[in-house]
This record gives sequence, C-alpha cells and structure tokens, in this order.
Amino acid sequence: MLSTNKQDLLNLPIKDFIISSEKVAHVQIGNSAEHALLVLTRTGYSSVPVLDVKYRLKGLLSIKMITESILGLERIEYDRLESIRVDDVMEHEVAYLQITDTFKRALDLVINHAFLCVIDEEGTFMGIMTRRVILKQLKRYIYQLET
Ligand code: 2BA
Repeated sequence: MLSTNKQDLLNLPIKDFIISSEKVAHVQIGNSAEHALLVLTRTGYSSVPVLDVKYRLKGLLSIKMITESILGLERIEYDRLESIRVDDVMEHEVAYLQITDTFKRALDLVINHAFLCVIDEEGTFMGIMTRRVILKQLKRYIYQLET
C-alpha cells in the first residue's frame, strides 16, 4: 500500500505542477545587464531564466553574475552595465526538465537547484517547477502516511 502510494507520487507527471511561462519573470539574451538588473531587482527573484526571441531556454541569470561582471579593483563599475549583454554573463549549462518528465526526476534535480526550467521537445520554454511546489507535494504525501 505504502510503496504503491510512493510510486504514484514519483510517477506523477510534472506538467500539473509547473508555473506557466506567462507568470515567470525572464530576460532575453540580447538584453543589457542594466535591464536584467532592473528585472531581477523589481521582481525580487534571485535568479531567472534567459530566453531567446523564439522563447527557447538559453540559460539562467542571477544578480551575483551581474555584479561580479562589474567588479573593479576598488569600486563597482556601474557605468559598464549598459554595454554588457545578458549572454556575456549568464550561466549556459542549466539543469532542466522536459514537460513529459515525472516527479521523480524533478525531486532528484531540485536538491541542487531552487527551481527547474521546463521545456518541450523543441526546447521552447514552458515554465518552471519550484522547490516550494515540490516540497508542498512531499508534505502532503508524508502527512497522508500519518493518518
Ligand atoms: P528565490 O528568488 O531565491 O526565492 C526563494 C524563495 O523565496 C521562493 O521559493 C519563494 O518561496 C520565496 N520568494 C522569493 N521571491 C518571491 C516573490 N516575489 N513572491 C513570492 N515568494 C517569493 P520558490 O517559490 O521555491 O522559488 C524558487 C526560485 O524559483 C526562486 O528563488 C526564483 O529564482 C525562481 N522563481 C520562482 N517563481 C518565479 C517567477 N514567477 N518568475 C521567475 N523566477 C521565479
């Protein structure tokens, strides 16, 4: 009984748990670091997906990546923000999920990532699956075991 439930949880399709793309803050590869810093600061997220003009996933960008790129020897060189592009400073290798993946794969990956980008078979960005959503599902499962 217990293992059937566990298997049920692990085999759940992730598509029911994603935050859809239109609700996810993102930046585009050609954007300036200045624009990206504005998006990150205004939304309050520490890291957001980077997409191309066709909405395909290209990487991730965090405030830390931007500030490191303008660190001078004795000061932060804010005046350089305008000339730096998102693709100069973003992380290119990102962990991601396919829309057809199961909860098990998400659980394995989310240990090292606060959120996972979800793409379709053409690489188009579909949304994200956050650690918060995964923990909520795990909590529901654990509490059910106790009753
Ligand atoms: P962080 O920005 O570092 O946020 C860590 C946690 O803080 C979030 O966990 C959430 O519980 C809370 N939080 C931060 N900003 C929030 C906000 N504006 N509104 C409500 N809660 C907020 P998770 O929800 O598990 O998200 C994990 C990571 O996923 C976030 O890390 C962020 O990098 C990304 N993320 C989540 N929702 C996003 C969205 N709509 N657009 C872009 N990125 C998002």
